[in-house]
Amino acid sequence: MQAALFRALAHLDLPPEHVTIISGIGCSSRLPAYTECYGFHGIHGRALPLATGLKLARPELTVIVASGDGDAFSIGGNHFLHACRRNVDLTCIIMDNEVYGMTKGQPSPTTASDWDSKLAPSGTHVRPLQPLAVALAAGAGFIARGFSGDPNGTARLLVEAIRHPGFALVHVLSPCVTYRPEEKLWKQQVHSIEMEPTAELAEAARRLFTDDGLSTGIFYRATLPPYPVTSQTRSDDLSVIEAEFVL
Ligand SMILES: Cc1ncc(C[n+]2csc(CCOP(=O)(O)OP(=O)(O)O)c2C)c(N)n1
Repeated sequence: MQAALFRALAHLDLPPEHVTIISGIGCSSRLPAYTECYGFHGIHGRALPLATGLKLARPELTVIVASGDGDAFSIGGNHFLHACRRNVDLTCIIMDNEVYGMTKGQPSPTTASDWDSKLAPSGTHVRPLQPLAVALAAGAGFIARGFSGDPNGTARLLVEAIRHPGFALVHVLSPCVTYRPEEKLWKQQVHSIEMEPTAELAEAARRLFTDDGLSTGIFYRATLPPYPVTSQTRSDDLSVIEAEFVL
């Protein structure tokens, strides 16, 4: 995933100081620390509100969110829904390993219901979330899936996502070789959707609900009204900001 991001930023000729990567908590959320970009390793599930605030305050920055399936869809699920519909110009990368990796292997919202683990013997018996279909229903205008074992393919998706004027979701299948060693098989199982992105909501819904969860590509791309950024004059002088709060 890191290689894909570097290739995308290099392709777009974006210098590190023009890019900020905001994350929550998890193995996946360590990403900002491995780059030369500005970064903010936030709190669990709150990467999207942090990134939204930054993008509105500093619209000239390219703001990228790095998150995991637990971070984005469990504790951060509410923020995920509203980031999709708010359509602030962010690129949201969700590295999905279908497990909570950092806290040693609990099931996440995308874990298959019958995944047997010490923490959920015989499985959770709960249907996994379909994050791309949820994103479509919540109003996201760019919905793609990549695979961490295909850095060039994922870099191409990221280039398109960063260029997209609005909220862009890139769901990246990212095997956890420690707690889900069977996910090494994804390397053989992933396949391209081999279709041009559609801007038709109904066609995107059909694609996402008939998808096997292992296909990569851009499922949906539509130009939707972006969240308006007001060009307020901003003060970097702390005393001016403090004065506004004097009772
Ligand atoms: C408020 C809060 N609740 C719980 C935790 C514990 N916690 C840390 S990371 C994590 C799950 C991370 O899972 P995921 O986002 O899938 O990332 P991964 O480690 O698999 O990349 C949890 C539950 C926390 N740090 N903060």
